[in-house]
Amino acid sequence: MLQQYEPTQIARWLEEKLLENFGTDPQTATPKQIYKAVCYVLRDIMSELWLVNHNIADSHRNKQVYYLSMEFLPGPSLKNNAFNLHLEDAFRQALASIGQDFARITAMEPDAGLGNGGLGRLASCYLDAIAAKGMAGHGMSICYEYGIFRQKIEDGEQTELPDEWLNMGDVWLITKEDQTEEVHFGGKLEEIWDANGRLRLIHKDYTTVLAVPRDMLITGYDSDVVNTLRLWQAKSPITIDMKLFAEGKYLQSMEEKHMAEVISKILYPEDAHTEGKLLRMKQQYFFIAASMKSLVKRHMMKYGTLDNFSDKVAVHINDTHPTMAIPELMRIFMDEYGYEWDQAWDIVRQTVSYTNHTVMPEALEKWPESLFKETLPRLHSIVSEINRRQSVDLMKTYPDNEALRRDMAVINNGELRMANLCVEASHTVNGVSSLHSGIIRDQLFAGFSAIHPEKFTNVTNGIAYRRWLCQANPELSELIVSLIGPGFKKDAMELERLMAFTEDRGVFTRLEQIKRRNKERLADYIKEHNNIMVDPDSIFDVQVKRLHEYKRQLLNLLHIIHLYAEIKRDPGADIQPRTFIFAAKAAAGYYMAKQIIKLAYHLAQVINNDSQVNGRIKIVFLENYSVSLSELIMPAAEISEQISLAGKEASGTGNMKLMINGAVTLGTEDGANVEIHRAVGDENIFIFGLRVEDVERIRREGSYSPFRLCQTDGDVNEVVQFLSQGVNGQYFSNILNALTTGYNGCADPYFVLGDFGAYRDAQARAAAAYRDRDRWNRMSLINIAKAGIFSADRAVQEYADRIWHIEPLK
Ligand code: 26Q
Repeated sequence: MLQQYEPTQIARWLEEKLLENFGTDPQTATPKQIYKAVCYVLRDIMSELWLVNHNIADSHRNKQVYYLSMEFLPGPSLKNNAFNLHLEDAFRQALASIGQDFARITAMEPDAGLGNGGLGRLASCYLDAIAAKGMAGHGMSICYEYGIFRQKIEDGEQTELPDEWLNMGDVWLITKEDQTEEVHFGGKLEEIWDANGRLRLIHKDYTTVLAVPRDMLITGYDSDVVNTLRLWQAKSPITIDMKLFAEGKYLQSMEEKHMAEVISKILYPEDAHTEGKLLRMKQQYFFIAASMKSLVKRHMMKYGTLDNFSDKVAVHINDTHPTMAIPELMRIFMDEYGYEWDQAWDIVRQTVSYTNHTVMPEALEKWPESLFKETLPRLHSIVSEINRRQSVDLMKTYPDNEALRRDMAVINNGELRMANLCVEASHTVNGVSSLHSGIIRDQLFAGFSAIHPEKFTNVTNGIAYRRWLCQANPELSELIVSLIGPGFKKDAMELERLMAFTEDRGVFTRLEQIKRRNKERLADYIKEHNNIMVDPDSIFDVQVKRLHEYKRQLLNLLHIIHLYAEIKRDPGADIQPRTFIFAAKAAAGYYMAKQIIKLAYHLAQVINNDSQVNGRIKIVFLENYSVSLSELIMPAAEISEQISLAGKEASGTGNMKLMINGAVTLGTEDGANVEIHRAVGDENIFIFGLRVEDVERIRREGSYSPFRLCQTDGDVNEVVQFLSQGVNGQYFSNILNALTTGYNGCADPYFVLGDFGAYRDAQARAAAAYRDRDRWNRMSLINIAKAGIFSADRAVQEYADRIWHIEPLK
């Protein structure tokens, strides 16, 4: 049982915090001071729980998992922590007693945006679920001073503004100076013979950067287990070079310090194509080296040996970004603890597991060998040895297949391939949906899975559904409680009991009323931020996710053009009013993505202001998509656009958040859509378009010709013609070229035009279904009822049972 506190007690603590930190009291404190004091009080309660179960974990000697990720996307924490510990009401009342409003205070919190999108948010959902399950599992990452940029759209152009989240967000961080670690870069290797006559490598003349842990405490629903997300901040060991200073070179005297601290300054805003950049490499090694040191140290303190390391520690690699953990652990075992290669390799292999999140070739990480060698000479020598041994093995397994051996090599053509290294060194490799796991097993890593089929598995993604259902959509949550009781808050599979109400019109009405109020709430936000009036009775059709060509926001836009053309042809047409809502950040350097945002903007200018349209279609592009914005959007959504080209979206998780809020998916057979389809059945989803096999066949046959499509399909021709005439005076020749003639010889690589007809038809089916209110509400209810399987609790349990082999603390 979680300890509960009286509101009067909390109010007293608030007063203490205000006095202690700001020398003020509730009457004179600023809202910011109140906000901080609230967070401090809650943080103290969390710290107490953390201390208790930290001791339990130590004395019970449980196995623990370390989830390594370059990205975590916690978003706001205050409400979440209060909710998890059942303290919302107590805080609300305590604040009311000093004349403050809890909702207003929670709204002040900035998002901790230490991630780009799906992968980072997944990491945070999993930490939440691990704590909820009462397991010991910790996140490790970088304390970026600037998180994902704030997006502004001005005249259709995205501009990026710095996200200075620490100003207000640092209230959750506990700095543990005493656990600072040293990280070494550059330098050279020297061979020496040690006293036992063994050849040893000594790393010399390196540069040191300090890594200071700033821990964020992680709560889980109804759980007294509090874990940590350890975020490393880079600090220079030198302050000012007094020699340079004495020479009057003031600026230079501080340069080295700045160069060291730049490592944790900023999150890379790219979430796909990678260029082997030195700073990114340093970021990776920085957080890996610090994490591995602290973890080995902790293990040695507890057990006095590393022989049992893999029995007590699971290290999970979230995509390839933390791959350096593999050679770094080898280095520690051999160079610092005297293990032989084979022993060290066995331990590492039994410790490390890897999740792949993408099959896009441009997103698979590769490092130029020369850069790697120069920056991390010792790691390079270890990776070279892994590669050498691998090639010996491969020669035996695939003597006659040089192409395959080359494909699988850890080092090839002057490049280190991190995915191959991960597969080579991990005991388990998984994809994030059943379709995606099949693709990585049978295509991307086919050579590996032929040798070690047992290594490959699937864990379909899941979401921290309490955030998007119970917290973000309290009315829906209460309706569900009134129908099936509160059990679903701990066991998402209980949502299935809603299937008893699929013919209950009373329930339909209540569902519809709640959706309507959530739509009004979003409409207010849209009015305030975009100055657009949208009709809460129109369909709210939502596509919110990172901007990527493969996700095909462009297909959505082309269909809107098609609807617009229909209205222009027949202004009196009886069409179902629609509000198309987009939100998406584009990587700063991704030209095509920015063009697509620009197209959305100008299309909105034309359509929203055309009196002939008369409000029947509205386009809204919401700026600065973030966790907190998603909490506003998901409850108001009715159609969930999941329209990536089949085979490209590894899983998707927005699809799950929308589903559990009663939106109906309109999507391709891609990623987790396939499993959503299976769960709800044909009747309760709108599936369209090419399947993976179709895409493969068409590619093999080389038969795809978007140019021919333009000539044969009138609707395709119409939208392409429309585009070519310019939109709101803007021309989108690069988009047109990509669609029809193509860059580097491949026209329309994501089959936008190829799927257009099927998409248009699916949209028409959805619009027709929406008109039948009973039918639509039933679909919506069934989507909620079947969403339980997509809970992070389930996903984490699968990781715990099948990959990490960890159990709850008690
Ligand atoms: C790599 C190197 C250099 C710079 C940036 C990157 C980089 C950063 C982030 C590469 C990829 C990412 C993020 C990928 C991502 O978010 N993938 C998504 O992961 C989700 C969780 O599994 C899936 O649901 C999505 O389908 C997948 O796109």
